Amino acid sequence: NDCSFQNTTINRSYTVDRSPKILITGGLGQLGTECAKLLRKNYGNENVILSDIIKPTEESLSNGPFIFADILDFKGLQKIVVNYRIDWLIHFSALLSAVGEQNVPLAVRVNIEGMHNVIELAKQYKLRIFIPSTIGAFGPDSPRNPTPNVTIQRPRTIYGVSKVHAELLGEYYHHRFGLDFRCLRFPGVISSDPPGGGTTDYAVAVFHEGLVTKRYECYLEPYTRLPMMYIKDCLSALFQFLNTPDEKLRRRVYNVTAMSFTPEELFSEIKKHVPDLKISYKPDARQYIAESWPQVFDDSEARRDWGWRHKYNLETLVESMVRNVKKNMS
Ligand code: AKB
Repeated sequence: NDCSFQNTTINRSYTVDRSPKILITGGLGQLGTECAKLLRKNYGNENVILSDIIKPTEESLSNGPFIFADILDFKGLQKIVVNYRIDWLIHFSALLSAVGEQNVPLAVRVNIEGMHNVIELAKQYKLRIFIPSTIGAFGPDSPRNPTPNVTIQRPRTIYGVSKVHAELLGEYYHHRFGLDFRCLRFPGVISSDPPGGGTTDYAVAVFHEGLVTKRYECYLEPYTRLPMMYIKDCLSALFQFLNTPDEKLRRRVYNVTAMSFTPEELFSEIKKHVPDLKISYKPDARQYIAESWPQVFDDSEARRDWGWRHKYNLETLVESMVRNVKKNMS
């Protein structure tokens, strides 16, 4: 009865008694810059390294190091981990659901091959690694209202397939090698920084386009209900989860959410602030994706195990977004 393969090498990540040094990949996407701000406030500007393969704006350079890092270049990643003495890796690089369908080979490279690199890197250097997953990791066979933490996952997008793969590989590396893998399944995230290529993007675009032109054409049907959260809640979930002691975690992958709404419900809340906003609907292929995803996400396990609580509901989210977008416009 040879069970020697089972969890023989527990390579727990180093517990550091100084601030951890953190590398963020895909740092110029929707979450990276704000995530870096939050982590820098807590761990010091120099300890959080934002990276990407695209050119940074002045703002992304403003309060800490920014470097070039290509997740498809394993040696390059090794060099960064060694030179900067990285302890934690936050892996944001990914092609999202809608754009992934337009270039499946690229999505396979970035979302799957890139993830293989970072997970192997984390194992080799005993890093704590966070990889976000998504409501997109579920599909038409999953229960949609509510969608529990553990259920059928048969996504129909390459994005979803790559995220299920990341979840399973991360769990496997945890059990097999003791890798400190952590993963949250996020819903649609609403932020002032625009996302790119997602199915839930309408809920961000309406603020930017709607407040400028007073018009917005929505690519989802008015009744399409999806789980959502404000970026501040998303990042505080990430921060809290990253800092949760290992013994409290009963699993490595948790659902988190804050609310669920339809385009119609969101627009009528925005109209309280922008009464002359004109909405029209022209559903496209993203409608099929949205219809295969959860409507209501059950995050009770995150709430029970590590005390996850959201702060923003639809009303406070809209109020804060309208204020921020108007401020950026002036
Ligand atoms: C997308 O719409 O693809 C993302 C997600 C929900 O993961 N925002």
